Amino acid sequence: PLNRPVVISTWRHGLAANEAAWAVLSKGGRALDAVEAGVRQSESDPAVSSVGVGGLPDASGEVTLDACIMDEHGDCGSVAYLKDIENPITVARMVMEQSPHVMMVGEGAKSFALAKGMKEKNLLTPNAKEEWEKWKAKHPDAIKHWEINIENHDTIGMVAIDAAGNLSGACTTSGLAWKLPGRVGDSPIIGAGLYVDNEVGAASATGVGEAVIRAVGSFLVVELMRQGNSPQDACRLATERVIEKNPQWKEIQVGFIAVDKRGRVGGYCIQPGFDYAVCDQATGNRMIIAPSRIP
Ligand code: SD4
Repeated sequence: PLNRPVVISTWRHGLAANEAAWAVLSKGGRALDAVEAGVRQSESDPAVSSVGVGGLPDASGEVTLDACIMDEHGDCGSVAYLKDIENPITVARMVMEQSPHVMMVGEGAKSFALAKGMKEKNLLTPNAKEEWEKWKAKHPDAIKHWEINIENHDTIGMVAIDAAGNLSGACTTSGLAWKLPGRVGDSPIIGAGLYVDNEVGAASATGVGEAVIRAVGSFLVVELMRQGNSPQDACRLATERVIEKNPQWKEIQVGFIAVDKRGRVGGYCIQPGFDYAVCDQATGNRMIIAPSRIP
């Protein structure tokens, strides 16, 4: 049986994001419009501490954003190291639809966004600035001696299938808190943070981006579904691969979510504590705790 439409997104803030996506999907709208509207909700919410406004800054106190989007045609757009723009996912969609490119970074991406009518905005909230000052006081030498932390994993990755059976996905983040200036994670990298294949399914990742990139995680989840695995098994097997490729896996979190062409969903992670939001007609909008490799 087909379960359509469905939207699934990472972490608790996914509930509100799913609401925004569902407003599009329940009216017969396109999955692409749903995922953009959905993750914009988290980007613009200052209470969500690692996406858009309110995102925690890098080691130098700057908020830099990574995002990507992919649709049912396999078209995609991405921005990385973007500053001062509230909704990077919309810039990613503009790169996809209004430029000949797939990926734009830094100053160039910002100029492109401004030229397309996006507004400049300071994304460092007083709260995030205070957190950074506290962290900085404890780590005065951080730029020289930097370690991956797992204090904050709140990227939003969202994948959806619409009533017509088309898939799309979006992923957006301010990245790991206190990252080295210039660092880009998995979230804006097609295949790592997000992948959509309209024949098969879609997947997104959260957690330590470095570990996800090494395994090309989201592409792997989709390929595992192509081989016949359920979304749940595909997420688990991809997590196993991440574990194989990352000797320090016990110290990090990585989680995947996926939806397949039939509207089945799944999620899996390394450490306990990862949950995701699912919304469909039959059950409404709810949180699911992902099973984890470490019990
Ligand atoms: C990154 N994957 O920049 C992102 C961070 C994240 O939940 O997912 N946090 O590596």
